[in-house]
Amino acid sequence: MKFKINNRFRAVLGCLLAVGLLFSTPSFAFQQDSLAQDTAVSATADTVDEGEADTAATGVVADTTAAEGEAATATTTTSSSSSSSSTVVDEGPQIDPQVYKNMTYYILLFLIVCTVVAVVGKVLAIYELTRKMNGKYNPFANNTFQSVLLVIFLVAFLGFVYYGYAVWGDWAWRSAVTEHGERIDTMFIITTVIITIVLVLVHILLLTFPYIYRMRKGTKAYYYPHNDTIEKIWTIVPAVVLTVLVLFGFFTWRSITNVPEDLQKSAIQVEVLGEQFQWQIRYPGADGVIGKRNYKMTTPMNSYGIDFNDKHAWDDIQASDIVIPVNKSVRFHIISKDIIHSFYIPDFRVQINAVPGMTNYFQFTPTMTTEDMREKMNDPKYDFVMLCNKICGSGHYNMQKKVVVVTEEEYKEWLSTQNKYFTEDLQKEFAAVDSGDSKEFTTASLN
Ligand SMILES: [Cu+2]
Repeated sequence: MKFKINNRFRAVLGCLLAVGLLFSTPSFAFQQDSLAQDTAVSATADTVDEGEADTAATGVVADTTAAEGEAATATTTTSSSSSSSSTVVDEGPQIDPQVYKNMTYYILLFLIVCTVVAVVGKVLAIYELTRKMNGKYNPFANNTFQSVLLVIFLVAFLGFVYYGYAVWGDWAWRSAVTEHGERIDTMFIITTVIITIVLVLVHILLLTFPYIYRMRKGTKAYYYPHNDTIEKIWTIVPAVVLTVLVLFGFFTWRSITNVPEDLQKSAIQVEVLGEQFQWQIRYPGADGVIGKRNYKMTTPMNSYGIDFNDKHAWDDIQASDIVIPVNKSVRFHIISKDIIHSFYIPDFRVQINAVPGMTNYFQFTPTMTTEDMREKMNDPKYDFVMLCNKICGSGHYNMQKKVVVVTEEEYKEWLSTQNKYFTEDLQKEFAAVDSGDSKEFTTASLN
């Protein structure tokens, strides 16, 4: 008899293989598991024995010597030896529960889910077929069912939107602690109100129309190709709203960033340099002017690349944190050493990019000290933080600096304790370069 491998046979074979794999995978894993446990137990058995012997011996010693007042040392040895033996037992190889769930497991799980869906589909098809045969089939029943589902979804969706605003809104919202921050918050609230109205209206229309206009017995679709009025409304209204929002944003941004020149000069200056993956902070020192920087001057010692030919740089101060006085205008000079980073202090509503080759400025006035904020938040460890807000590489997540807002007296005191950037070693390096050929310096620094 000629044996022919037909399709049905192949399907059965495939199923058997899949079922076999399904059962064998966890048992393999179980074998590995018990094997590993066996070796772990035998490996630790010796050390446990020793530990127990020690414990027993010192335990006896402890008992006998306790009465003689030597208990302290004896008990400490007991406890240390027993704890060491217990840690040995704990350190036995831990079996990762994921060992049961390798790739085959997930593939088989997927196949099972597919099979279940297919079976349910077939059962439903048979059910429909029997109804048709009995003359009970209503072709519009599914339309009503689907549209009712959409209405139920709408109610749940609106409930979640309400919940989101009422319960989570508070978590996302914290008042700004800078003067200009209030203007940004006003803009944010107006935008949120407008988009919430649009969100609710659009969803009500989108999800109730399938129910109101569902196909029913005796209804006929109405052909309605064009309506000028409706098209004008849905073009002009969003255009006007968006124009108003964009202009509002534009003027707000201008009012924040266009600072009169005299106010620019009277502010406290701070330079922030972004690089992969850290921030460097420089204060101008007693002269109030930040010294020039030139990337060609970068050396291992002068990693900031400060140009000491500019005497303003001599008294510059390098700080580890950003410390600024409350209710004083501070002007940040934001620069980058390598690629684009972003200077972002969420509590202050401050964000501007740090772009290599140019300086961006952001001037603002903090209105609350860190201490006051901690009291307000009821969190004694709360800190303002400046983050990099441009995904700039693998260490991006760690590019942050603490921002401390203090009173003016505290600020002056803090500033007086900070170290100058132009250290004695740097002075020596600068003097050596100055006396030599300046060209040599440039090439050496570039290599
Ligand atoms: Cu960055």
